[in-house]
Amino acid sequence: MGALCKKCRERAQIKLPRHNASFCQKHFKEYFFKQVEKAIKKEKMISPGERVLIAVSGGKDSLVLWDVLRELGYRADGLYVNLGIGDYSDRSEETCIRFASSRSANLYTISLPAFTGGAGIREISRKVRRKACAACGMIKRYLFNRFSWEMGYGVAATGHNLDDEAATLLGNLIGWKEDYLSRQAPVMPSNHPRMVRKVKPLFRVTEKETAACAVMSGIGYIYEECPLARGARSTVYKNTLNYLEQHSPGAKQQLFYNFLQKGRPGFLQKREDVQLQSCSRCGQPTATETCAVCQMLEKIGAPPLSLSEGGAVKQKAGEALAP
Ligand code: Q46
Ligand code: ZN
Ligand code: ZN
Repeated sequence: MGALCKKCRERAQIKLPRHNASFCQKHFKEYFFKQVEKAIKKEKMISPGERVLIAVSGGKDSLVLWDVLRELGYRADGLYVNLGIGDYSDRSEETCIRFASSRSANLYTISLPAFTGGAGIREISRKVRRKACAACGMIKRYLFNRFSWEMGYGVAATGHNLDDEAATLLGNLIGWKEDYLSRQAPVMPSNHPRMVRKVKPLFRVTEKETAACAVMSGIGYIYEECPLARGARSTVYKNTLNYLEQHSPGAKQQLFYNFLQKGRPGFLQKREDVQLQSCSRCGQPTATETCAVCQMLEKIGAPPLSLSEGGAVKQKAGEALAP
């Protein structure tokens, strides 16, 4: 006989060895929602009534996060950045638009090539001689923060799950990157007037659980990986942690939760706070005179970025967008 749901003793749909539990569909979703709510409440991520903007990519994590936050009653809108990575970007944008329409949710889309004279991540990274993911990460973080701030959102959320956080932690530990270790947390408070608080409400749930939640909630998401992600080291760390988890259920959460409780405070104490200033070109927070994204744009011959010009920002689906 198959496993039974821990709550109702009906046939279980999913086994969670790390919790020594199995659940039917209804009780798995109940568990999942509770974990997200617990993360938000315990870490004081979102205040009651606060508007939250979610960075959506078309993948399962960000769409599940958006769906769950809306179901939990949060005022959550989405932002999709088309990075100009060929058909992959177009397919993921369509996926986000379809999801937003199905839920009557507010989605903004930004087109990076519209700001750069047609250059996408591949071309930009070649011109600025940086790895694609390094340039891309910087640009995404920049646009997400700047757009959230300009549109008056107090908090911005990403779909990082427990697997993502544990893999990042493992990488940072192997390289003993003290500065990154001091900054890795489910909540990053604002430390500049133009910096929006960043939160990761899925940090208590795994990738497998998020995928199950997506299927059970009928969320159509894009399965294919970004073509520029090939060979990413984070995949090796994730596979390593999955091997550990198989042999020792709960290893991933132990590693990450123990770090947050017992390791991070030590790194925080040692950290020398860098006073952030405003970029001389765009006004966004930066440790140098001109921010890294303005420097990149300058190198590729693109003008300073203005979100209100050029029709690069569009709004799709949903109700009226009153701030
Ligand atoms: S989108 Fe950008 Fe990712 Fe593609 S180029 Fe790398 S960082 S892999 S999440
Ligand atoms: Zn049940
Ligand atoms: Zn700048």
